[in-house]
Amino acid sequence: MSENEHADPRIEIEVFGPGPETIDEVSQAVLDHPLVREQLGEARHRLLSVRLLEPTVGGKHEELTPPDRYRATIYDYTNNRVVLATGGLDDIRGSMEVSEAGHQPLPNREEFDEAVEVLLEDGDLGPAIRGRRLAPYRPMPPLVETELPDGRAERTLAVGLLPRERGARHEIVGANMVHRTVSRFREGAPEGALAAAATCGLPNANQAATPRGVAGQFQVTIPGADGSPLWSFLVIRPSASSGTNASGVEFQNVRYRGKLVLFQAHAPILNVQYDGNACGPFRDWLFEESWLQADGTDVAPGIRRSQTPAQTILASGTDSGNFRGVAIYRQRQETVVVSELQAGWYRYVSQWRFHDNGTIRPRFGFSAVQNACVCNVHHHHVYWRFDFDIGTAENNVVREFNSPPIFPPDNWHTHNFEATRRRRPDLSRRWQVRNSQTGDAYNLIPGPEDGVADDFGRADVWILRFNEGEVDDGISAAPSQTEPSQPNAPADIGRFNNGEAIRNQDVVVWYAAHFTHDVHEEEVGHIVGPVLRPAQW
Ligand SMILES: [Cu+2]
Repeated sequence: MSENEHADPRIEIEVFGPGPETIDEVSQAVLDHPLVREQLGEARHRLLSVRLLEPTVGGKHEELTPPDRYRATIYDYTNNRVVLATGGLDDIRGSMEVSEAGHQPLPNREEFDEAVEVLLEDGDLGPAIRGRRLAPYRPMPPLVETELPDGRAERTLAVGLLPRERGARHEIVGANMVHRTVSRFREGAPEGALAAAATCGLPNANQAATPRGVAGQFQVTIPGADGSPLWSFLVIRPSASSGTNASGVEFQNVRYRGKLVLFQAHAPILNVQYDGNACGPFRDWLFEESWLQADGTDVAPGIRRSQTPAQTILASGTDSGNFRGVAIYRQRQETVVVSELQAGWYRYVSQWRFHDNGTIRPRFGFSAVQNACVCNVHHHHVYWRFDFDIGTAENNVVREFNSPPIFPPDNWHTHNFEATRRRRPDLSRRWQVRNSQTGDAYNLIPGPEDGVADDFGRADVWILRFNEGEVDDGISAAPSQTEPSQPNAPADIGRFNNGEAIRNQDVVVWYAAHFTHDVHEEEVGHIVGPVLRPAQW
């Protein structure tokens, strides 16, 4: 073996687009701006998030363009409404437009801390929290939506209280942020939540997660032995990832040996359903970066080159860590990109493995910190969106393999139209996306632990035509204000399947994995995901 085959490839990382300092700049400009000040007056308010948005240019472009706009979300507690400030980054102050809205954005960590302060003012709960008989934690759902006569809800954050002493009782309460009052529930928890005495999950480290919108995009290049690029892709940290509820670690412009494989790849939909609806169902968000253990060097804010494999909660068995963001490391012949996410008590692992031989392994892992819900059997569903552009956006063809064949004698048949599919391990069913001009192709091979959809999971694979704006089903992880609790949690990717022709078009494949979590039968799997393997390259 030559020297080169032993040498570990370098990983070159370059910052792309604005960083966290831009968020600080926008935050300052928004809170100081006369238009915002006029809207808010003397109102008690909080800046919940600042997001940078991609340019609104139609169609796909070879050259990726960094975010050029911002949207700041402020909650006005005095008037129980959202104040939005939007504008362009080239003239933050001059371009600012201000509007109001009535929806309930997800809370961030600072707002949760303020909700705990509201509890501290309560004559009963305050002394118990101060005396450490009750320990506050972030529960699911994150918001309590008690409907007012006019159909709206006052901003009320859910706060979990775990007993730390005999005699104290587990409870999930509501902190009304408008009146700074506490609401308590007959069952000890609001609808959809559970505050039973028995709890499951790892001890909660309570380290603050990254809020939504912290900028961070990185161009990664892995040169091969001869110096030409083996892999190149743009990584977007979960906090800045796209989608209604974000999408974990996101990739754009993924190239293997210089040729385009994926225009975009991420996991924009994640939800969980409990047997007998013991809790939830919940739609989860994928932007809050939780803490993992990664030892190495920070290449840029939010990205760490780790010399050894980063340890997530699934590997270390502990919720604590020394880093939040995206860790990147080499393991055997793979370049691994990983981040840990949190939503309430859930902990998720968003991991992508790029093998030197062209294989991509998107992975998703499931864990939780102490709570009462996860003691009940539940089903996690994760939906990856693979915007394949094999060589080009156009001229992509999706084929499916079955053995025995469903259209004999050929094992493969072509999907001429959009389709919703089930996994069939008994038929070794798999899919292929192929460029009809060059013959280059990638296979999509289901993972052995990926399960089969139940009614809630809807389906396993959706083969769709690329259409602008179809990044996810648009259903927010914040409970709806007007509907009964969480009716919208199931994925609605099916609405994109309207029978469009897809042969020789630009295609998108959604792939779902379904993981049944029974904490009483621990240490099976916890990690799901398919294999994307070059068939011809
Ligand atoms: Cu679980």
